[in-house]
Amino acid sequence: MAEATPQTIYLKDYTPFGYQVDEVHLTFHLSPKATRVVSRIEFTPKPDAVERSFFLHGEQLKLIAAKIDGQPVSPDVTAQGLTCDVPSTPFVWESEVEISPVTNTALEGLYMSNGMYCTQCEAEGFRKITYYPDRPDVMSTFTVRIEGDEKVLLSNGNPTDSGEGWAEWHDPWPKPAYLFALVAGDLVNHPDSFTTASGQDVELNIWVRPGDEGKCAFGMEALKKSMTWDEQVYGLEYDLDIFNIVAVDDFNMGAMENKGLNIFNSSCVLASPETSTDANFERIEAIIAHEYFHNWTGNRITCRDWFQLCLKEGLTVYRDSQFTSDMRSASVKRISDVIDLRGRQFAEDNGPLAHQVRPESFQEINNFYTATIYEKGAEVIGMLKRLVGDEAYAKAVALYFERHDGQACTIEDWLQVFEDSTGRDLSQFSKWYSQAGTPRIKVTDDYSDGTYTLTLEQSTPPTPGQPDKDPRVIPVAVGLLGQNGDEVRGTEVLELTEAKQSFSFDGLASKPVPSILREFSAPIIMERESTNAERAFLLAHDSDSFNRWEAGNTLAKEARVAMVLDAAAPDADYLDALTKLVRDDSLDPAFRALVLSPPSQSDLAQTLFERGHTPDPQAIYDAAETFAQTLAEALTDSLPRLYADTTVQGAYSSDAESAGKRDLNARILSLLTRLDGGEAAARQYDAADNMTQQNAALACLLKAENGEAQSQAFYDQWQGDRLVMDKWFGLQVACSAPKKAASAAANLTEHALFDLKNPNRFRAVMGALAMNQAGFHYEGGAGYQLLADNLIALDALNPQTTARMCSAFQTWKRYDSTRQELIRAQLERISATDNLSRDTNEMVSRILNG
Ligand code: 0A1
Ligand code: ZN
Repeated sequence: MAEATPQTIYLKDYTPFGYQVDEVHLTFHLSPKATRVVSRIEFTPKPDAVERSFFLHGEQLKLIAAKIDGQPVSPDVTAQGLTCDVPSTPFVWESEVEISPVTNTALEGLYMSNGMYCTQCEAEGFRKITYYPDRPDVMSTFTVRIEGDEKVLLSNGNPTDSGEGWAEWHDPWPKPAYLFALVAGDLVNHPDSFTTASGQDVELNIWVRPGDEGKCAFGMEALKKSMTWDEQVYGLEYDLDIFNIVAVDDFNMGAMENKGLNIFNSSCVLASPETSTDANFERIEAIIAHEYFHNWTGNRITCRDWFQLCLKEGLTVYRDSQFTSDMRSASVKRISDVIDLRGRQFAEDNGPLAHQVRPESFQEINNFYTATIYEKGAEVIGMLKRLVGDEAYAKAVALYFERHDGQACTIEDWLQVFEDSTGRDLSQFSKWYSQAGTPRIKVTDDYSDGTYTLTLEQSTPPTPGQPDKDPRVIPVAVGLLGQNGDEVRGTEVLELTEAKQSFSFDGLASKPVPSILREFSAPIIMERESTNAERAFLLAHDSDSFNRWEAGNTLAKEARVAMVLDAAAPDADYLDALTKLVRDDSLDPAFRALVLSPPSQSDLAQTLFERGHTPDPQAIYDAAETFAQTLAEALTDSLPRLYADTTVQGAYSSDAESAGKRDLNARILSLLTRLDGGEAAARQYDAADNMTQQNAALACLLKAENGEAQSQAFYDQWQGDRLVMDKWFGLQVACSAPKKAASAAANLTEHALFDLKNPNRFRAVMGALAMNQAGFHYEGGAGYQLLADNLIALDALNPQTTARMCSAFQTWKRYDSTRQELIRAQLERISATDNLSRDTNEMVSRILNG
């Protein structure tokens, strides 16, 4: 059992801290088991304070000494922090605490990874370093002195002085404690420099473990591109003399935007053609941009409290997606983002973990770094921009930076700048922040006397704690096509504000074919009766590339639904359209690859569930297999030529065009493997000089159960590279047939290189199991049990990663009663574990009771 009654924190209870923090001085005497942290903090009581009690957060700290204005004091200390009597005039608080970085397996606060010291303070990790008002609305300048034997000693801001065994840093920008960072280790750097638009020189470094120097160049280019882009598109410049990035092997998330000292999971920064796939390169570029963009959206303007997390995350994800669209293909980026949104956020929004983009209560804030806050939060920004227009968006954002620089803000502040600069009333729009759940829009249409009418009806299903919802403002981008495929009306944004509303288009010579929700203009589920003929027409003619793909995606889904429900054969018209598309060299290879990629098994399960069926993961898997086999056979004559034509020759380049071609090539190889048993894949494996092709070939071979030799060769070649070995661990499970997936994962947890303490390795195996839907849900429940065993074991070491992984169970109510009972038993077993963390306890009880 977890702690007796976990405390719930409410947005409505927000009260400002009663003291202003004027200056923070920290001195670290580093030692693995007994680091001493000495703090000297200047406080001024706020004259208008509502809350007078002086409470400093502090967890797992050994208090050695405390003083106020130089005089020893004896505060009241609990497991959460301390309170102390303090003067009513400005005073200096000093404390000395002892902490043990080497035993910190939660990877929160100050910890050690491969012998290097590093920190993770968001959201509430600083309180594990020293006593402090650890809340984002308390902002101060920090001066830090680090004493240690390590060659490299880093903190936020600019370096001010250093000598043998010590270094000092000063960060002139007031910041909340969650942006504090410290790194100490025998690291090497990949240096570069950047001159800002206004002529400031900035020293850039990527710091890595010796041996990884060769994997930094791509990340450095991505950083410089991000800096330039933010100047050009948002007019935002960097504001310190130095920008450091450090790669760390043990990290709970992707990366962290600490001021001037970003800390990255090494998987999100290290890249080389031999060890990284195209997908890795693209993700690294996006994450470097994301963390860099936080310097303004997050750091210069931060969040008043953690309920406002989407203020920085939604906006920063939106900005990084704009960046990727500009650097690569905008339409491919949009389609990929929607696939991801539907796969992760829709699953969350339509299950027991559904929550608002701005939640109003939580037990553990770390459980709210979710697809809803990040990705739906970004969609909300995109809708706002679409509603007000590009120019008004730019003006409002400029006002946001002008008005709120240096402040800790709320969603109300954000919406206010849009209201003030556009004159628009955004009270109804704000429901996107306060109402959880994915809206459904039912669409019907009518044509008579040259007038075409679209009727849109919106509703949002109940979510935990919110049975009823009001209508929202929903921008629905629509275009109309004539019978010959020409566009008769260009894209127009309909503003749906009522529960039911009609929109008319006059002067049409004949009934048009509507292209609705172009560019996926709102994160909703559209319900509309359509025919395969109409979908095929849009797939062939729509000028909106998102909707073109969407038409193909719907065809793909409907074909599989019919196969699952009616044991139908794969739809012949769709197969025909697909074979034509694959062969159409005039189309962008990346787009062809997307059209060829099947809808996810989870998406199909959700679709079936919504239509009142109980999804059978095995039947969904079998339909996907049959479909792919039929497609491969239909393409028998073309596959070898297509494979040859799409094979990228010459030296590897990670650019979007080559990557799109390799993606298409990999999908063709997987079809070809169904016909040749793996001959082409084995040849590709032997010839590959880059990880994208090596990985794709190995995946095909493992799936065909004909890759033992290559798997061993891969292991022998890469066993010394942790990131590549994560791929090896993941592939064994991802490519397993459903009935073997759980045992494959179980065997891997016994492998000498499996390491519960390394989140990347844990996720490689357990994440792959959860993603292998038919394997995870295979009859008998071995997958559920294995995951629960591992979650229980991990919770004692690392609550954050355990709690995140619990979401693998979030869709349990979709399934049949046997599976539900098997899952319930595992969730209850986890919940009954002694000393279960607050993180995991909250997730399991929300999943069980939501
Ligand atoms: N703010 C970071 C993500 C992050 C969040 C929480 C962490 O620990 C609990 C670590 C990183 C980002 O958005 O990139
Ligand atoms: Zn972020």
